[in-house]
Amino acid sequence: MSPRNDQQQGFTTERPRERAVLVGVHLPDAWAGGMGGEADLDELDRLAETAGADVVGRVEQRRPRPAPRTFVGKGKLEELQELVADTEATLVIFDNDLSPAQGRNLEKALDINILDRTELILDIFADHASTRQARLQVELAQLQYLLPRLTRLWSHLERQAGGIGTRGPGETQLETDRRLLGKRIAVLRRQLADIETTRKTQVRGRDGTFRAALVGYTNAGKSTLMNGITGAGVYVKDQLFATLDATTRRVETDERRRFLLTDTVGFIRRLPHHLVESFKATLREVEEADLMVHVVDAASDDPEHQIASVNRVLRDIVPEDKPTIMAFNKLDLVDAELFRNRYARLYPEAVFVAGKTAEGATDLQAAIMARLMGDERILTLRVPISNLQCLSRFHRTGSVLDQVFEANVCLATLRLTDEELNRLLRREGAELVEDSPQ
Ligand SMILES: Nc1nc2c(ncn2[C@@H]2O[C@H](COP(=O)(O)OP(=O)(O)OP(=O)(O)O)[C@@H](O)[C@H]2O)c(=O)[nH]1
Ligand SMILES: [Mg+2]
Repeated sequence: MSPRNDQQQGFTTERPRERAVLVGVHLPDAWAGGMGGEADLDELDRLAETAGADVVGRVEQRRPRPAPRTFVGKGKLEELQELVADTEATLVIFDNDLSPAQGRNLEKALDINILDRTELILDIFADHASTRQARLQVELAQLQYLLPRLTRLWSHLERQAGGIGTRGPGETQLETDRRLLGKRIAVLRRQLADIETTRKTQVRGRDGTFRAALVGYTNAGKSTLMNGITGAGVYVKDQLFATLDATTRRVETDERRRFLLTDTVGFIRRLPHHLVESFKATLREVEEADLMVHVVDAASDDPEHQIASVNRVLRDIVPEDKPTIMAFNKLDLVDAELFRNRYARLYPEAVFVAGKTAEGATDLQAAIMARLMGDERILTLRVPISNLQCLSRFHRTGSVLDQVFEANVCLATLRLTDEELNRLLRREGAELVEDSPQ
């Protein structure tokens, strides 16, 4: 766990820092289920640091497939033993995911705590979760991760006990543990469903307002841009997974035009799928948005790789054709001219910003507004005279182009967005006149 000064809760959690040795096994892609077989120890280093560990050594190996018992081969295991002793490490972290048996065998061989990448990410999530919803979601992910492991753990002991007549206690204990876990998972799901019901009610109150959601790799600068645009005061830090909750704020740009902006959890290469599953509720804000703003850290080692990782997670959450603005951030850290030339060719509609400067936030806000107004049209509506005040906002901003009164209705020709049209039709009893100018 990391010593995190949690502004929202106003306390500091301090744990002694661990000394970690990192291990990465490079496998051909097929072994990682097409999820990118290359280990990336720089990123693991940042994850470890975020979780509160000092990295004291690294071991890498290239293999056609994992060694069944210990993941790394015999020679590497010996090298690892020496390194652990020399560096007085307290923890070994694998960039790869280990089976429960491999974890156990390694723990025995090295006599030290072993974590794999999923466990490390789950630990960071558990530490950073500051709202009730985030905490419930993280616990759900942890239990789901544990459940199949528990089973294998016990069946391993059963095998050791062996034979007819020795199965009783093990079986009973396994069943009990399983049942307890199953029960807790059911409780968590129910509590999350209740939170979702409340959220739905709030969303309904949002009145069909245009919704944009910031998405992107962790640490890309989503929260910084959110704060720059909305002044929301969301937690910003140079660490991975600083944000785990969704925050939504209304942005009023002028009297007539407004939109909602949501900041939420960042993604990472090979994000454990239990986490994506459990965070479905938080990610629903992204799912329901009219527009995604995909924030990319221009200063990262490999922006293209980060974009691909984010798109891979998004594939499970949103339809492929969801409108998206690519926003390359941290332009102050790169040769802006060079970067812009290269990426504007690949992403013609991208915006290039530096969220740290006020200018960056303004540029992004303008890009969102351009999309919002892109669907602005001129239409004639039939509005009941009894409800004319619904047009007052359009009068103030000069968007009423014409107005004709007939008996008890007003035929108003307006400049309006789809969002405004929907609101007038659904809420204000207006009707569209068929031969409206387009
Ligand atoms: N130099 C520079 N740093 C930036 C810029 N935008 C954000 N940062 C820094 O990048 C780090 C991460 O920023 P956040 O806004 O927390 O990033 P995030 O995408 O919300 O990250 P998570 O919530 O952890 O997924 C912080 O240290 C920011 O100060 C920028 O335009 N320029
Ligand atoms: Mg954030």
